[in-house]
Amino acid sequence: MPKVKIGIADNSEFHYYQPSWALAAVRLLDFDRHKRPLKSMIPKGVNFLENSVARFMPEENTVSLDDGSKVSYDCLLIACGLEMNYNSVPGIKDALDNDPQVFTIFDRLYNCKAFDALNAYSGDGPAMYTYPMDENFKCRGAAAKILFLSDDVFEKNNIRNRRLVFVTPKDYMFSVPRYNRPLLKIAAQRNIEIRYESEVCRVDHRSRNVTIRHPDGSEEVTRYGLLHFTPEMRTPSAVRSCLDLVDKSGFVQVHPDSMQHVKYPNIFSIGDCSNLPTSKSAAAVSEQLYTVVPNLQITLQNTGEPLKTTYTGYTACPLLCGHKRVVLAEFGYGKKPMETFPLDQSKPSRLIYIVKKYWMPQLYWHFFVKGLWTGPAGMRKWLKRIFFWTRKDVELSTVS
Ligand code: UQ1
Repeated sequence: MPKVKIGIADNSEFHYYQPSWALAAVRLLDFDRHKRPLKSMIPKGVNFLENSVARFMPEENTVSLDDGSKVSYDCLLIACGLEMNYNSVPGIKDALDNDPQVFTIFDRLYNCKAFDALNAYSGDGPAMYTYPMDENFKCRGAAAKILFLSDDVFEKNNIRNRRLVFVTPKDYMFSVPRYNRPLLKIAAQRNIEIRYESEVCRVDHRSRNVTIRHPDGSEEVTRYGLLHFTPEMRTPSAVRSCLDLVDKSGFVQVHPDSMQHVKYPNIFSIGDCSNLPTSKSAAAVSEQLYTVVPNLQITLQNTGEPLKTTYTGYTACPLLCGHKRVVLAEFGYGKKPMETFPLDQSKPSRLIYIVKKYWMPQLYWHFFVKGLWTGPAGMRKWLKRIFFWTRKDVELSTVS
């Protein structure tokens, strides 16, 4: 294949290992250790444009950048992630900016408030944890992870009168029943209250009150002692304002198995900003690479070869459920479990906690960001062959 010129348009100064953010919030990992200057990560020969895309012009195969320059392309890969949308709940931005007891681990600016907030909690008023209505947000499991990690902190601090409340507009804690069940069991053991089909619709940090809307439309005002907020998220404005590129929710509209844009064959999208109907995570991106990289090559070579349609919606979420244990949720489209390890991953595991804490960051920095890790599909196949007798439970559970 002739040498391809590659340009990366991104104005970020740093790249963060976001899967560490839940553990970093409770200082089980160091936040700054998993941060690198983006410039230092760009491979030799790649043109780093140091600007983000300000406007997409897909009809002209051109984008304009923040500095006003225009760049044309043969092929475009959109992987620009998501931004927080704090507008959906009045008062929350003010509370995040001004109340030390309100934080969100999803935003690095407010993640650093977590540790002090958790340690300042004395049991005076419930510790509340929210889940948003719109499920397009990244790392959905993190909304539950921080609940269990917090309870460990309260337990360590011996806060006997603690009250933890998880408020969700859904009827589950995690959308896949196989992994929801163990989480609910742990929540029950820890006396965590779950308010189903309810949502936090207003926050007033001056009086430390949240308003919860119930399924029947009635509203209840409750005092909080601590509030972890999970914001709604949306694609950056350059993406969502280009209506030719996006679906009704503002996400880049691609075919779910090839990641090719539904309207523009030379555009692909992966990761959080795409409308791939699966839970957004780094693990999901790793398996998307397995399909999208050859598809970019096929499109650039223009040989008429059919595109690969191998992405099955794989995603993974190591659900930290307290006491240094992890339920490793791995599933594809239709919530079908796709577990890699030869053990029942729906059971909280210390071994997987060690994998999550020590092995995953290495995999990420040394292989994933260099394009050398394209997901665990091959590993799963081999482990399944070697340990075939241990996997019966997963095969049986694919329906629920
Ligand atoms: C993974 O590939 C990945 O991205 C690099 C993660 O994020 C850090 C993960 O948490 C997981 C679980 C995977 C999947 C890898 C294996 C070995 C199951």
